[in-house]
This record gives sequence, structure tokens and C-alpha cells, in this order.
Amino acid sequence: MTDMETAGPEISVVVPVKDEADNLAPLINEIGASLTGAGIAHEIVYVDDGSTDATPDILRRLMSDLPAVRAVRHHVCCGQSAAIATGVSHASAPLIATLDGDGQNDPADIPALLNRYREAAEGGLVMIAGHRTKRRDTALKRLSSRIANGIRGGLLKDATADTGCGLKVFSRDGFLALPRFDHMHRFLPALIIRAGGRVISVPVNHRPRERGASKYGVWNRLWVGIIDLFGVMWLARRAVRPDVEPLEPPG
Ligand SMILES: Nc1nc2c(ncn2[C@@H]2O[C@H](COP(=O)(O)OP(=O)(O)O)[C@@H](O)[C@H]2O)c(=O)[nH]1
Ligand SMILES: [Mg+2]
Repeated sequence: MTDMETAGPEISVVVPVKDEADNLAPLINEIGASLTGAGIAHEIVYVDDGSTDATPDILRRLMSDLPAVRAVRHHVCCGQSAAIATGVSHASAPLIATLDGDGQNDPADIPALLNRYREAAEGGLVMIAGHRTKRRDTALKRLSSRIANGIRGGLLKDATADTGCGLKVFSRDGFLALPRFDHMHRFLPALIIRAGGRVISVPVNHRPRERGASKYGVWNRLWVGIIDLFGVMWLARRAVRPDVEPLEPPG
């Protein structure tokens, strides 16, 4: 066994998927190549969120070939935020990288995000957020995303140009202490700042979807997004961060 294996992984790559059968093997290979190439001890945790295609069968097969891959499954689709939370709970590394399971995020960006995390964290609460500087989506999706990011940034002051980017690096403990709710994954920067942390954006690559179909349109994001925005503004106003001092007995 190498030192890397005995020490356990430094980072768990958490990938939420819903009906992404054709994207599993190509993306897992890319994640493995990127992290192994950079000498980063890792595991890959897939969360199948109640897929109705061949996703669970293919994951089982890939797991038996590739020891770095683990997978868990929701019997019923619970949404992307719940899937990410399940993956983080099941992860065994202290650091987490998330990315979309459709191949639009580039795993080759993970080592740079991890380096930025190592430079910035120093024991504090830090999230590194990918910023898709050249979106490879339809014009409608790009426009709606720009408007949503503008309104969200203006109201929440979350200091993040692209909160919807699936590519992020953060600590497992930091995430597990955040409030949980459906759709929280689009508000992670605001929630980290609410918890007293910092968010640093790093430019990342973005690629067109090659296989499978998008699960989100403009409308199924817009209306819930408006409600969520008010919910997160309320949460931010109700933030309390006590500075706790342990008392020692005299002498
Ligand atoms: N767990 C889970 N993941 C989802 C769900 N909907 C989408 N995803 C995943 O979220 C990522 C981005 O979704 P996608 O449909 O490509 O959104 P788009 O890139 O914004 O069009 C992909 O990895 C999807 O598999 C869902 O209901 N549950
Ligand atoms: Mg996508």
C-alpha cells in the first residue's frame, strides 16, 4: 500500500445524478485521470437520485472495476440539493469537490480549485466556487442565468458571480453545519457567508452537454428561485454566530 492509500483520500468528489446513464463512465474516467495525474488521493461518490434509466446498474458495474468509486442511491428522486447532501454525508474525506454529472463541468479544473482552497483556508471556513466565464448553454439559459445571478447577488450580497456552477470545493464539516433545504445548492455561497465564511470564485471551463437531456428549464428554476431567495434572505437576517469561550476552573 502507498502512503496515499493508508492516509485515506484528501478529497471526495461528489456527483449527483438523475438519469445520466451515458455520462457515467466518461466522466468517472475524466475525474480519475485529472486527480490521479495531479497526485491527489481521492474517492468518487456518486449519488443516484431515483434514476429510472440504467444509471444504478451501470454504477454497480463501474464500482466493481474501479475501487475509487462509491455510490449511494435514493429510491425516489429527492432533488439535486438532497443528493449533494447525501453524497457529502457519505464521503470519507475532509474536503469535498462537487460537479454536475452531465459532463458540462470539466474535472481538469478540480486540482486548481483544490490548490486555491489549500492556499486560502488555513483552518477557516472557505468555499471555492467555479465561475463559468464562457457558458456553453443555449442563449435563453445564459440570459436567465445572468438575470438570476444579478438579482441574487444584489439582494444576498453573496459576492459570487456564478452561484449556479456545479463545480465547488469546500470542507465536509463546513457543509454539514449549513441549514438544509430543497434547492439549497444554488445558495451555497450565501449560506457559507452567513456561517462566517468566505467565498472565492475561480474561472472554470464549461462544455456543451454531449449526452442525455437537461433536467432544468427556465421556468422550473425561476419560480422556486424567487421563493428561495426570500427564504435565504430571511435566514441571513436571523444568523447568530456566538463567540464561545470555554470557562476554566480557577487555579
Ligand atoms: N440528484 C439530482 N440531480 C439532478 C436533478 N436534476 C438535475 N440533476 C443533476 O444536476 C446536474 C445539472 O443538471 P442539468 O439538467 O444538466 O442542468 P443544466 O446544466 O442547468 O441544464 C446534472 O448532474 C444532473 O444530473 C435531480 O432532480 N436530482
Ligand atoms: Mg447541465
